[in-house]
Amino acid sequence: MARLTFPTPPGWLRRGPLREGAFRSSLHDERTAALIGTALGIAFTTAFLTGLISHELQLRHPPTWIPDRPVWIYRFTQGLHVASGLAAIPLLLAKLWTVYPRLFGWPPLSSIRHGLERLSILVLVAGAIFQLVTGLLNVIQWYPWAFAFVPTHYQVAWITVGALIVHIAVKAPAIARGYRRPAAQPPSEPAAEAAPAVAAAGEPVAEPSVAESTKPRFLAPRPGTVSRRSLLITTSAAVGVVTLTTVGQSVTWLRGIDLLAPRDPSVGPQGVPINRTAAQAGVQTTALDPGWQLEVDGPRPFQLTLAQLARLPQYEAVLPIACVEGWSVNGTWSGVRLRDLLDRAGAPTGADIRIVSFEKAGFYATTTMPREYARDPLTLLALRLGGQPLSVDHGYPARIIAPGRPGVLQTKWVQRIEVL
Ligand SMILES: Nc1nc2c(c(=O)[nH]1)N[C@H]1C(S)=C(S)[C@@H](COP(=O)(O)O)O[C@H]1N2
Ligand SMILES: [Mo]
Repeated sequence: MARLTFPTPPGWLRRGPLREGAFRSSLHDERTAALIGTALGIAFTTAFLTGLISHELQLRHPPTWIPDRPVWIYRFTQGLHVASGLAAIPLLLAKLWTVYPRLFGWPPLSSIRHGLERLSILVLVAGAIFQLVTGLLNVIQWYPWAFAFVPTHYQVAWITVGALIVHIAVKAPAIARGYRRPAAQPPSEPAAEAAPAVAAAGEPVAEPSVAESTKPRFLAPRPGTVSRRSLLITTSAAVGVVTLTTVGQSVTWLRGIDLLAPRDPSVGPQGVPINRTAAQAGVQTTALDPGWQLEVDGPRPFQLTLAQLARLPQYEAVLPIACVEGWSVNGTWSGVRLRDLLDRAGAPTGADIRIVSFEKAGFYATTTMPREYARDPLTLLALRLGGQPLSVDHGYPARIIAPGRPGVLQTKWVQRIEVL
């Protein structure tokens, strides 16, 4: 392949971090970069795949390739999505710290190919930081931006993963070298063994020779510097702490230590957190209006009061609310099966349906529900949670609860069911 090379810049520019051998610690070598990079690659791949699932479930009608069983499938995938994203934060910081000396690589630009390689790293780093920052802020429900989170987070995910694939392909030889090289100093250098004895005798330890410093990747770390092992242990500990103090928001038996989780899955009326309260949604008075009637549109449209709904056959289902933000919790819901209401309205079995809330505006005021979920025997128009009438914040007088669906689609304060 023809290579277009650029002239080497003048030598007097080689100062400070640009000088030869400026970074010699093993914390910046290929092995450290490969090990932390692998963990980071696994975290990003997990977040990407689970993110695709979430996107498919929320935005595609019908979601084609995602089963609706087990009922906790989204609880699992979205819990994993948020957990892998949070774990990626300390990993990304460690990785950037390991490789930042490459910013000062010499020469800064040697060929078109080299330029493209550096550009792909720029895209990768920018994309990775963007994804982790927007994801984190979304999880803590702080939206200091003007763009729509969901489509932007989705598109940047593809760009970032594209750059990641290019990066892995380009770095494959370096990654392979990083894995091959023994963690310790090669035994062919006896000086490495002699050094501690000299130090113990109070003599200053010799700095590595200039000849060695031209091969910075093989240098022993200077005495007293942090070892690779310490860096890896610290990074793993940070990942462990971040994970253990947050996964309790979906792994219920760990909720006792979810100190950093934005939600405690047990705090909320009827033991279930609230995404948006009735007051925040502006429905408090409407929800408590005794004249409320459910409207069902279809070939044989009808309306039912709450008392009439309560006299229909009641079913119970243990189903999770699994929020896109990562928290999730099981509830014991009871109420009327959606399929029974649809049959009563004479809806064809192949029809998709739309759920309309009496909440006036907002993203979640209506949902389209594919027929598979509408006809699922576990999909309820729930009137009760844990044996009690729904609290107004959980969607009183009636809300949708269906298996395997993202929390955003579990419409509260239902007004109308439309057959499409
Ligand atoms: N009408 C309406 N339904 C809604 C919402 C909403 O804001 N308005 N929030 C959704 C979101 S994002 C989630 S996670 C669940 C949370 O249900 P909960 O508040 O009963 O726990 O309700 C969903 N249903
Ligand atoms: Mo949610």
